[in-house]
Amino acid sequence: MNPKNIRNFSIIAHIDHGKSTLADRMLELTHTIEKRKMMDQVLDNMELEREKGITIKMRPVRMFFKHRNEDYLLNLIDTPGHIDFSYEVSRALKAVEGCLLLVDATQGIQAQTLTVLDAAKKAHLNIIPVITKIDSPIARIEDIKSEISNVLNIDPSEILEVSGKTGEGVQKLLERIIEQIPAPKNLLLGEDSEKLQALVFDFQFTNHKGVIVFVRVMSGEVKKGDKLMFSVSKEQFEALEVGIFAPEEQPVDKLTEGQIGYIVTGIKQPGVASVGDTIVNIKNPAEGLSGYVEPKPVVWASVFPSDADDFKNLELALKKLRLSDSAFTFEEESSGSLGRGFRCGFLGLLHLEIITERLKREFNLNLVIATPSITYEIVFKTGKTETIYSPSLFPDEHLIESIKEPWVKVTIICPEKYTGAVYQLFYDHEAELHDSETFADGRNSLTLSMPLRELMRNFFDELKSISSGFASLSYEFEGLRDADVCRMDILVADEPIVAFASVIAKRRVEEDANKAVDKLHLVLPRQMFSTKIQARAMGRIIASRSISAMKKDVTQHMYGGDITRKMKLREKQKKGKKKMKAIGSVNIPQDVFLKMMKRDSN
Ligand SMILES: Nc1nc2c(ncn2[C@@H]2O[C@H](COP(=O)(O)OP(=O)(O)OP(=O)(O)O)[C@@H](O)[C@H]2O)c(=O)[nH]1
Ligand SMILES: [Mg+2]
Repeated sequence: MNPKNIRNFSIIAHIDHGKSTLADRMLELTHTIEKRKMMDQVLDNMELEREKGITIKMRPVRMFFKHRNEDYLLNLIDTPGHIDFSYEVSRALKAVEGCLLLVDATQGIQAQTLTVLDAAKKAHLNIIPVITKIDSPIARIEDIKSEISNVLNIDPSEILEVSGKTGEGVQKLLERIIEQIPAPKNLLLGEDSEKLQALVFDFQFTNHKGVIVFVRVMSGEVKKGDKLMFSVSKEQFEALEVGIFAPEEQPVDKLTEGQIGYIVTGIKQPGVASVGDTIVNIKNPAEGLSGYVEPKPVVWASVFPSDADDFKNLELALKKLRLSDSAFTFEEESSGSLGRGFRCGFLGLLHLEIITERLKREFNLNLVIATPSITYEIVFKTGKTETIYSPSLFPDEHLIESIKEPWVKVTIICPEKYTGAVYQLFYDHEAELHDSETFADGRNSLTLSMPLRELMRNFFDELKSISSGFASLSYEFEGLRDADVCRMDILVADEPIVAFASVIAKRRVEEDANKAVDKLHLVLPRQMFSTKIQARAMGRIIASRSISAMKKDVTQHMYGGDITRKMKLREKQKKGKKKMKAIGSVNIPQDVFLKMMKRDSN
């Protein structure tokens, strides 16, 4: 296909604004998917995506469309809206020339709308503003059009109206895409313009085919059997298959300039393919393209196999997951009492939940997951500086000279009537308000700074709940600032449990200690002996509770009979209990770790 008849675009929006549903209508209208195979949000095919009703991974799909008697090839990339997956969005945007900025007519511009718009502008993309869900009885079409026209500095008449539910306006939108979004351009000059340059924007792994890279061909072409090379990692391979997304993988003879598709590399070892690398032809290699900014993990959590024998299996599982999710990182780590495990970095708490869920489901692993934490930069009295990723490694007070922690810049959009309550939240979470603006419909857009630690301390859930779900939030890193924090250990039967250690604000030591002890008291099963649960911070015990012993009388099964034998047995039981207490062998089942890891839903 001649590049001038190709259009590559992405759909970007705040979470739940209807991206995947709009994609459904486009797939139908272009006859890409047969009617009988159609279902809601057909591109969300991962089990967890369907269960949670959200998009987690970006999905490219190819469509054909006729306009003014010419055939066009359209490549659409559906992106996730949740902030934890914005790295997916940034990668998708590198593979396209334009994007649809979708705004829900019942919700208006939300915090993440502004973030994705910013990303699209930075990528110099052509932006088509679209308002969707116009079928809804609570749609506020005119209001929201004026909001969008203000933000984008355009005339309201340029904003398209569609419904992903009824399909209204979708035909017109496809026509607009062809007219407005530029055809792919080859940036190489002269003879070079024939050379293969394929940008890797995502990849997948299957046991059978190895690494499958998702590429955007910037110039040249690639076909089965070609001898290829990764420009950065220098790894060479043969293209075992090339194909397009229809939306399932469908082999084709070749991928040509401007197209989006996949290449099966057969590479089985991890770490070779990386997102942002360029694939070139060995015979006549072109220059590599500039890559992506590496994603920066936001939260860290140590993950250990419940059964030490599963260490190798866990390692293999992490490596495989990493081959389909380039945004998470892991590194081996060894912790005295929990044995060997991995320190993993995630882009947020939802990302962490998704990965741990996949480890359990897809790899059948029983895991111990430590309390998630952000990083702290610590200057020791000795002058040494260290970044601490795991609360259990957070040093004792007397060794520390100073501590720095990451701060984030947060944007919140919320209806005016909740603004007062939102300000109260700022106070509880150490936030500093910088700026506030008012939209035409009376909603406020607030800009503030706060410690990342406080953002992770349930801020978003609290914001949602005090605003009856109407407030939205987005954030980005700002820099490091001094922190007034300390480590809190949780002791069970006088023994600190490494996985339960956390780093907390000193000003909330009492509150957090009591909360942690109460929570564990609730979820820890009774033991054979009475068990003390304590929280210790800054060198003293701050909170304490006991769980009474399981009342199990070893003489229960004996009817009548010899009293001395009964007494003997009871004596033995007492001794046994004493012994267990001494070595502190408390039985903590896996679900207790998971329950402790999950945020409180208060
Ligand atoms: N009434 C109405 N509802 C819609 C429309 N489009 C989507 N929805 C509903 O909005 C919800 C979210 O739709 P999705 O298409 O999953 O939204 P999304 O933007 O892909 O969500 P993420 O990918 O998770 O960010 C679903 O319940 C849809 O049924 C529309 O045009 N009209
Ligand atoms: Mg979606």
